[in-house]
Amino acid sequence: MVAAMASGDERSRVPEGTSGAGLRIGVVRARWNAGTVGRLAEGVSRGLDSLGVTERVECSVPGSFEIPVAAKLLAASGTVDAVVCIGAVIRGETTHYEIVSGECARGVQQAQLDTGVPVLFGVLTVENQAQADARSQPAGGHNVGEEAAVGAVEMALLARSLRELKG
Ligand code: DLZ
Repeated sequence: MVAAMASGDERSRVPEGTSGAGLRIGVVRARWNAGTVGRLAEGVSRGLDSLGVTERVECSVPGSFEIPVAAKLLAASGTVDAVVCIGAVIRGETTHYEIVSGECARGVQQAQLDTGVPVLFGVLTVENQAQADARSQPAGGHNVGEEAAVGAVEMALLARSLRELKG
C-alpha cells in the first residue's frame, strides 16, 4: 500500500503577518530514529526562527511513547505558550507500531486538552524509512517538524487571543 502524502496545496500555511516574537515554545523530542528526528528538529528550528521565536525550552525522551507525559508536564508548567513534539515511529522497524503511534497521538491530544496549552504533533507515523525521509526534508522541502513549529506559533497566538475574550 502506498500512503498518500499531502501535496503542497493541501498543507496548511501560516496566516500572513504571523509573528512569534515574545513567545516561548517548548520542544519535546524522542531519541528513537535519531537521524530522522534530528532532521525534524532542524525543521523546528527553521520554523521558529522564520517567525521570530527566540525563546525555547527543550527536552528529550527515550521514545515516542514517552512524548505525551513530557509534553503535558511542560505544557502545565506555565513556562511555555505552546509545545512542539517530534518523533518518528516507523512500522517496518517495530512490531508494536500501532501501540506506540496510537498512544503517542492520543496522549498528545490529551495533553493539550487537559492543559489548554497547544501541543503540536510533529511525530512521523510512517511505513518505512523512505516515507520518513520524504517528510523530514531540508529547507524548502516538506518537513513535518517545521510545519508543527509554525503551527505552534499560530496556535499559541490563537490561545492567547481566545483567553483575552474573557477580559
Ligand atoms: C520500542 C520502540 C519501537 C519498537 N519502535 C519505536 C519507534 O519506531 N519510534 C519511537 O519513537 N519509539 C519506538 N520504541 C520506543 C518506545 O517509544 C518507548 O520508548 C519504549 O517502549 C519504552 O517505553
